Amino acid sequence: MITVFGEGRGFRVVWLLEEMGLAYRLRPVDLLAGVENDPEYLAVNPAGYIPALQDGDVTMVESIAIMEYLMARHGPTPLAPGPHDPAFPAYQQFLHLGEAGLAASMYFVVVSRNLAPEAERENWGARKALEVFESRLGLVTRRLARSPYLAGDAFTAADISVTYALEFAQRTGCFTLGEPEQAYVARTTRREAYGRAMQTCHGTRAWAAAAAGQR
Ligand SMILES: N[C@@H](CCC(=O)N[C@@H](CS)C(=O)NCC(=O)O)C(=O)O
Repeated sequence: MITVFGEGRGFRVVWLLEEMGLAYRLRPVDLLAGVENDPEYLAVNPAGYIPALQDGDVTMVESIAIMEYLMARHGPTPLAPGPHDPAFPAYQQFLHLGEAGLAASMYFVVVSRNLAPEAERENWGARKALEVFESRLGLVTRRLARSPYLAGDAFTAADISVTYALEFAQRTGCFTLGEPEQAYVARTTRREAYGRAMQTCHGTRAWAAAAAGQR
């Protein structure tokens, strides 16, 4: 049985599992309660961040790596175009840009603005991280002017990666998406698998509802 530990970016993994029709269970990890109080999870990921995956005797962290693992080990799946598919280069680029360029940058904006001591909220690092987010988002916007999905005409795991990052930026109130990105998110999130993932991820569902109420 596949176990996903934690929501947050674990939502990407749950969404992918729903798209692939694989059986899994979600084991919540409450970072706000303090991961140091969850020794069972620390035994899975001693670094204490989420998500993590267990699949038989495999244990992994890093949401994008976990998605690549699941598609390779439990595929093939059209969510991951093969290396000779014309969609492959864009797929590979945006799969990683969703985390390395977008979500990781926005994470430091969000924690600075919400968790840092008052005097440290407006810091250079957070402003730079926002600039990085915006420049990478520009590549997404340019791509969406040419195709409905990031790898072309078909939905792929790159769209799961980037959609998560865009929803993260929007829900935290740290960024307002433009019209093309909003239309894109509306397109990717109307998939049935996304709806099922939202039913499973109670924390994400509650967060999305609270964020929608504040807009
Ligand atoms: N690159 C990692 C980022 C993981 C990450 O930063 N997760 C956040 C929650 S979504 C977290 O656990 N933060 C607490 C920490 O880093 O200590 C991934 O894609 O899985």
